[in-house]
Amino acid sequence: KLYPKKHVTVIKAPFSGGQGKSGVEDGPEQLLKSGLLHQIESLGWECSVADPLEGLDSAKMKANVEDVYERCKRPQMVSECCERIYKAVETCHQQGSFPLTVGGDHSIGMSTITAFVNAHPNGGIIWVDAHADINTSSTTCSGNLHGCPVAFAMGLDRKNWPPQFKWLDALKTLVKPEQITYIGLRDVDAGEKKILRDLGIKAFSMYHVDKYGINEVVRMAMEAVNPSGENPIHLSYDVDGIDPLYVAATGTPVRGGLTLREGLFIVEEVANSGNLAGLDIVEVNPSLATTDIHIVDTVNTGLSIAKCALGDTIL
Ligand code: 4U7
Ligand code: MN
Ligand code: MN
Ligand code: MN
Repeated sequence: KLYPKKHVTVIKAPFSGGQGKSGVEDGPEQLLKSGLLHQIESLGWECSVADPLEGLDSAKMKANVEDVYERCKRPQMVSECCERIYKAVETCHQQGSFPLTVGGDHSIGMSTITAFVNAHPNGGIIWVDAHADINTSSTTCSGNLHGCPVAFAMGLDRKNWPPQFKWLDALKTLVKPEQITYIGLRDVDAGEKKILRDLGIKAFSMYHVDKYGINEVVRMAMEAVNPSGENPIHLSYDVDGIDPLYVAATGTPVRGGLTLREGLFIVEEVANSGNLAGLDIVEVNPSLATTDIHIVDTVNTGLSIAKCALGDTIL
């Protein structure tokens, strides 16, 4: 059993420096306000909260126009915040507490998945997202680092990294191509497609979900990153993997996504395997809603993801 203590640490990551819009930094507070902790406890887990970004002046860091390196926007801010989040996740793995990191934008995925592979060198990662988030410092068109965390976590294009990423450069273990797979892709940049192809990274797009069904896709994804069936799995969940019909309040919505049930089934099935070792819930941005219903829908989807991860299979 991975977490016999049944202890969860909710790691707040109210971080928005990996992209330009504001509001995504309110994601963690919204989820907490809507009952995240109570819900976790009612599933029989003990719960504590970590706030690794406490004390930072995020607004000031985000406004610093000098924080640029070549195409990359705010490398200093992203690096400094992600280092803190790395340490918080590392502590969880050391103490046997389930790390539930709530964002915030998806840049923080570079921290959660590197902390995971440093704790579990044979672990597998499933990245649920409309996007592949594998742009390098050289391929990114937007310069937004929330589109790059997987490339950083894999050490791709390291010679062109912003010099600020020293903590990442110093890690013993980075993510290997066979350790990661995707579900839900439907908006992948040309440069990213080439990287996925060149490295042979297995990916399940919406096309595969339609063709094989979500049950078979989840089975194939788990088999891809955990062929023995015995290794831990980290789930990095960008809520934009789910269709904007259910998740409108997110920064980069793309039509034609997972249904709410498909999205939750992924989490239920990985949890049922007994191998789920950590979860990120990212890109909830309450201020991008045009109606209150959008906020409620999006936040409730985030809460449901957490619930499914911690073993609520209803019956
Ligand atoms: B998210 C994008 F160009 N690929 O790099 C980019 F389409 O964490 C989007 O998945 C990135 O929400 C989306 O900016 C990042 C773009
Ligand atoms: Mn995305
Ligand atoms: Mn993402
Ligand atoms: Mn997004």
